[in-house]
Amino acid sequence: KVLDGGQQKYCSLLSPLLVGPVSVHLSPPPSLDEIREKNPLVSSGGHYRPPNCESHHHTAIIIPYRDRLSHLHSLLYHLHPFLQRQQLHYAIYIVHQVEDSTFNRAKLLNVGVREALRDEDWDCLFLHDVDLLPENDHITYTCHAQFPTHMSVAMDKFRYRLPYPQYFGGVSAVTPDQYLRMNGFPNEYWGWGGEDDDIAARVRLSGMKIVRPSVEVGHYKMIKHHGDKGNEENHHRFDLLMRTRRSWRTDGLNSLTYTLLSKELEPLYTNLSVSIGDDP
Ligand code: UD2
Ligand code: MN
Repeated sequence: KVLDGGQQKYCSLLSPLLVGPVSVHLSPPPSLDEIREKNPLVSSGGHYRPPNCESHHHTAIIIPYRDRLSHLHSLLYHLHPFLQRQQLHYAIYIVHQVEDSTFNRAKLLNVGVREALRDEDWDCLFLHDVDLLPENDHITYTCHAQFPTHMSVAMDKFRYRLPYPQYFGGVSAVTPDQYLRMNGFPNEYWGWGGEDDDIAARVRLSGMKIVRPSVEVGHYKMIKHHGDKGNEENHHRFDLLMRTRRSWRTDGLNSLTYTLLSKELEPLYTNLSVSIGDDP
């Protein structure tokens, strides 16, 4: 499939490998060895390119993470083949908050975006909970050219409906340009909740809107779990949300500080171990 100039042909616009709805097996979580065996073309750091054609799409999957190993295994097991069927050029990044401090999902996402863009010129950034498994590969992991996309529109946990119209939690996607325009995500939401609503508000405040896939393809299963230690409900979230209109230009990508402790190219993902501070 190599053209005269030595360049590869582009992949077809609609991947011939898609299968539509897939059943999702949640337990027991597969071992990393098993996942590696099933994904021989994934290279170090969890990077992949289709072997026989040049992909149109370059997607970084960014996962905020701490102490969810079995969920991570289930996600890797499921997502690698899913993304390969879509013939994407992609990589999976785990942004690991290593300290015991209060969890901060949105800040970890900021770190992930910044570090992923040091690696490659990604054209799409996926912000992905570790416990959500897409159930239909017709929901392509690519970005809308103009507007941020909310992907997880129909989750089993919400009886396959949007819980409320502005909902932006779970899985979403932005281009680097869209991300810059909204000054990234807030750094000030420590603990559970509110940060997804802040991100949705930023989309609007920066003059964009949210787009969504159809409910038929936007099906996700959430692996059942309890609340995590260190991610207790954030009782300041309603106060913070009242301030987003005033704060989004100064709290975000342009105020992000953190320490990258290490970056490991694991066989199935890139592990970014970071220190991001704690709730003041
Ligand atoms: C909802 C949203 C989620 C986020 C959260 C509030 C859904 C499906 N998702 O998730 O996007 O807005 O509410 O913050 O509605 N995590 C860890 N370790 C921890 C804590 C969290 O890895 O100790 C990560 C992990 O990727 C997890 C995500 O943060 O999926 C969200 O936390 P959650 O799953 O506990 O919250 P949940 O399900 O209520
Ligand atoms: Mn969850």
